[in-house]
Amino acid sequence: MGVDVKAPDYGYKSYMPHQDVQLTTKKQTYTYEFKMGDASDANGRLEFNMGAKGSTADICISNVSVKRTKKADPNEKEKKTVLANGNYVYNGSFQEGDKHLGYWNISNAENADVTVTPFSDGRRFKVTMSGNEKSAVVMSQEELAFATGTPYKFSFTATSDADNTITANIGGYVYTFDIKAGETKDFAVELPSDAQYVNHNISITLGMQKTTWLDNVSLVENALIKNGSFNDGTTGYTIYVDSSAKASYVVDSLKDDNALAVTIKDTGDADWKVQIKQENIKLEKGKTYKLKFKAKSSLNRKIRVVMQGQENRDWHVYSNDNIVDLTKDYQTFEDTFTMNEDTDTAAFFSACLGKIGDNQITTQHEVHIDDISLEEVKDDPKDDIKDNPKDDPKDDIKDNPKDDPKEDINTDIKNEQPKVPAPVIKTSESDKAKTTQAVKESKTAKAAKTGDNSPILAYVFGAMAGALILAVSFLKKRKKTNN
Ligand SMILES: [Ca+2]
Ligand SMILES: [Ca+2]
Repeated sequence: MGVDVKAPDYGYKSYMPHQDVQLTTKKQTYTYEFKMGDASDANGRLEFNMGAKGSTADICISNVSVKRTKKADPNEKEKKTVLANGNYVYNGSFQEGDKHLGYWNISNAENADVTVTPFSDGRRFKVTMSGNEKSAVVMSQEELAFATGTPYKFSFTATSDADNTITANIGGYVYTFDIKAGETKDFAVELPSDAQYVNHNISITLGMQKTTWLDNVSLVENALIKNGSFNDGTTGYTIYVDSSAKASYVVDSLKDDNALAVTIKDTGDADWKVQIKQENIKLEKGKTYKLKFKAKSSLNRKIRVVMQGQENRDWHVYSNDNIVDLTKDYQTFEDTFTMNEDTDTAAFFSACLGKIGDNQITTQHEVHIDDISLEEVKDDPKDDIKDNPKDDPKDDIKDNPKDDPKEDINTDIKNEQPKVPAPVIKTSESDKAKTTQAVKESKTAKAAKTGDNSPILAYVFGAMAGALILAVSFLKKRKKTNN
């Protein structure tokens, strides 16, 4: 019997290493300890997997419990990764750790009032300035897993009871966000895939006036299909192998550039019996999308790659029924389709590597798939203009009667969608300064020279294992995908 703790909402990622339990006819107690390295998950799942073990014997299970055993060592340095929920920022919703500030370094040199609000308030980071401080509170995280080559979206929600400016530094890219008294606002910026980060830290400098609340700090891949490069392993994907098929998989970084390599000994008797899925992809009615991927196979064969709805949408295939011929060399495949059905927020990507047509394959072969992407196709330039109204310079003047050039830099940035700064090119120090200056002058956003405005570690709050709230579902069969 297998025992697992998984994330149904996040591609069935394993929170606990898979445990093979050798059952005997004698009653025994089995205990496993694991560390919850991800963000808190209110919908984690404990699984007892009893199928496909070549036995029809009865199994009795009793006294099942999951308990928190200890808090994690606060001084433990871990290599950060992308969390199951797609966030590169740890504890972005202020739920975890000592005082709910796990993973955050807080620089609060002048003892401003810093706290996390109660559960009933949504646990928001709250800073109240007395008005006498000379430096703001800075919160930061270091050595996050974001990297050049992937586009990101950084976002957070803020509230303020005074006009304030919040500054965020993401790997050296500095953005400022203005918030007015009494406002609650969602802020977001996009970082392009060719951004050149000077470090892998983020820091947020909060306003100097009265009280600022912050929540939902998020840095996620800015793409409809996440981890299409497989640079983050199989994060975001579910790879399903039916018990009647035979297949195994690995992300190949030795012979390939991080591609998903699936070794298939038996495709089973339906296309979905070996299947790569990514779930919870929003497809909006009337929009046109381009699905793209590359694939190859050691044996010439067909695979089927589609975007479709879940069972409650009758497994409706929204894309074209994309059956493609693979050969031993990589080919890039594209499918452009329009979402004609009602918007589906839980559509999924599905690459079916099982039996296609009449061809059940029982010869061992290896299929590689990589560079999966789904992009909205915008072909009407008029729409683009409508979506991105140009800044009216008059507005800026109105907003800023005082002509402080510093403030101009801030306010020229649209709060909701500041333009992406030009990447800082790492060359000589003087060149770097020039780039910084050029960016400043373009009044989009400035790239910091060193990017290091991270604070001295005033104190490090302990990071604890995320709260284990596990919904126990006995013998609940994992839902298979059919179509
Ligand atoms: Ca929160
Ligand atoms: Ca890759």
